[in-house]
Amino acid sequence: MSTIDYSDIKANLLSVFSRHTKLLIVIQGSPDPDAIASSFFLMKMAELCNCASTIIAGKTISLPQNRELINQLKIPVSFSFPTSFEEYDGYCVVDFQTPAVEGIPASIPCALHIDHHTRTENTIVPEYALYPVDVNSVSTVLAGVMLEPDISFDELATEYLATALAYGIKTDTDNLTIASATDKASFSEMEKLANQEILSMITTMPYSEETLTVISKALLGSINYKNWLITGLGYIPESMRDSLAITADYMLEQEHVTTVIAFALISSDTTVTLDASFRTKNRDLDLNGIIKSITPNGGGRSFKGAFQLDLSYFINYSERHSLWSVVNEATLTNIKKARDNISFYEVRTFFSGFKKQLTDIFYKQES
Ligand SMILES: [Mn+2]
Repeated sequence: MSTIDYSDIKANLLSVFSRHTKLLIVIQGSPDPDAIASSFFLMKMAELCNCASTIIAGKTISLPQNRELINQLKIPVSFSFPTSFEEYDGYCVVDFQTPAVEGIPASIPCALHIDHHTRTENTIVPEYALYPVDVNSVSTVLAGVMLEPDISFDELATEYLATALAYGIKTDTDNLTIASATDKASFSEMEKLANQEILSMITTMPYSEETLTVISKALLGSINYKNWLITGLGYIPESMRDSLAITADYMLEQEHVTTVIAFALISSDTTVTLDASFRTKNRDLDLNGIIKSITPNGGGRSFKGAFQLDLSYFINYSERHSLWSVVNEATLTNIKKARDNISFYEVRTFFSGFKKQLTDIFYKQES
């Protein structure tokens, strides 16, 4: 059914791992289930070749579900960037657009880069690069590798890897609603092998009270601009970073809405970034092109996209309110402009159902 040659991928992965003795596996961006599960799988597969590895995440985990995933499955993720790289003879990046990692010396080669997002340009040539099409998670591909006949983990590792990969596929495909046939095939195989108790516990964990507060703020303060639902959420603490993406997912559930954008200033003691999450129900909407027309610091694929601008320069500016009001206005202006230029990015079908949407009076209309 799948057009992916898992046997070939397996051979390439084994060849990479057998050439290295210790690898650094880097989770770039927010550690989401797909990145965590994929890194966990690579660590275990490297072990089969006597290659050790360390998984590091650049950002702390903000969702309780993801913290539980790591705890329950005993996935060793370190949150501190190494100060010395002497022990490593290569590094791997999975589930991220670029293999470039800031802070890793050029003498350490990129052994592996696997991703399912739109490529961004870079000069690094990984020893093995894999950019599968027709999948919506890296976990989908690695699940296929795991099922290869001569790959065998012990019983507990099999159960834990399958649980992680199943959850990785599930979250990246919005509960399989945007899953391809390949995603679905991998998921159903992993689900059979997974620890049902842990999988259902993680899957059914409720949103935190803080996240629900952000969601309700979004629903009350949204602007409907030509059927794009846009909301600026002010400051959100770094520890709650993932609330932004969850809020965007939630907003998209609203009737008569085709596309949503939620943005906020994500702040810690030392950093401020403008983060924006894009979601659409329109498969043909070129979110990547739209986001790139706003800023080069982001991108998208089918249904989802994001950008992130580092504004830490303003960290010592105490008038948080004025900073937000400038950022809010500028961002709304840029998003509206992108919406006005939509015909450039649209392939087809956007205006089907447009009439019905005109009757939408639930949200404040702006034109
Ligand atoms: Mn992913």
